[in-house]
Amino acid sequence: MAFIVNDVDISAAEPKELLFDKHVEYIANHGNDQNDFEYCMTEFLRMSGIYWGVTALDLMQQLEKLDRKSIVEFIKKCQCPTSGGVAACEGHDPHMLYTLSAVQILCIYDCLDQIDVAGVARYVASLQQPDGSFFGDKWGEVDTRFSFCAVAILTLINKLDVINVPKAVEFVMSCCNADGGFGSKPNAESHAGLIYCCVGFLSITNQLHRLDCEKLAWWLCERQLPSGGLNGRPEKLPDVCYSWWVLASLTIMGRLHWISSDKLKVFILSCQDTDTGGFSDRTGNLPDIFHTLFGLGALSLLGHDKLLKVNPTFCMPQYVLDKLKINTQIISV
Ligand code: GRG
Repeated sequence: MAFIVNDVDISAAEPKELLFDKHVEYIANHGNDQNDFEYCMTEFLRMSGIYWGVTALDLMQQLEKLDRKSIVEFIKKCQCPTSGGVAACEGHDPHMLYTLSAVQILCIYDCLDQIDVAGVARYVASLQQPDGSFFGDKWGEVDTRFSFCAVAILTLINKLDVINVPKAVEFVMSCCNADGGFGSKPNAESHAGLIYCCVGFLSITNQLHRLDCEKLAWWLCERQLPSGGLNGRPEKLPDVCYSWWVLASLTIMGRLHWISSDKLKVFILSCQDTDTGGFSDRTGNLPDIFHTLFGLGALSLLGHDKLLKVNPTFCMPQYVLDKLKINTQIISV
């Protein structure tokens, strides 16, 4: 009996090496043309776009290619003076996702004091609900992504005590499924992106013992397809970003060696754009800044010698967390 596997054929794909200089150029020039269609269409996530670029360049030790001053000025303009939250862009509503990106950028640039940090803490605390979950913003969507963002932000600004951590842990654990994975809310389908959020959340809150690591790591390993790429849930196509969400979760659980690193590396490298630089979601597609960070981040987790070591929980260079004296829990087996 033959099974049809949703996958891509990368047998003819080039390149086999990291196109380091092309990626630096791709990221450094990203957003230079503000009339560019893609630039205009991604305004709603601008702050995260900057975090993806800043982190990728820092992992390549090329941070000076971006203009620190204008980035910090932009972040200051995006903080809402009333709620304390940060928006994706001037004139937009603040949101937990962009508040995390802004705080991550400022930590990388070592200038958290440039914004109202107490306001950020107040904003995050205001979004916690009685069941321990978090709204993403004032409009009330609940998702485990926002639980991760909340504890990540508060840990980076050293204010984790402004929320009810045990309640937050209780909510995240209520999103654990029978397959060992996690979804966006209780009883929602397991998904590798949300597993990363929940495993990262538990590593920040020092609760990794709550996981069934054997079962969860097995589910994550099943994400690897014959091409070497990883998908985010059963029957789906591989995507470079899952190289990050899956690998980071396995790294936190001390089980990175459970998948074939060599095959994954070949898949990730096949997603580079040889003309423009940058990584796409899968072989042959157009590159973007999101997949570029997560391709490089995954290669760093795999120990690529041209990249700085990345922290698997925060997706930031490890040296930044060392400087802030932030230790995240990791299981060693
Ligand atoms: C600091 C790295 C970092 C992250 C912040 C927002 C967040 C925390 C994590 C997002 C995790 C997540 C949900 C990732 C999945 C993103 C994605 C590509 C979803 C696509 O969903 P579908 O249904 O894709 O379109 P599939 O692959 O399932 O078909």
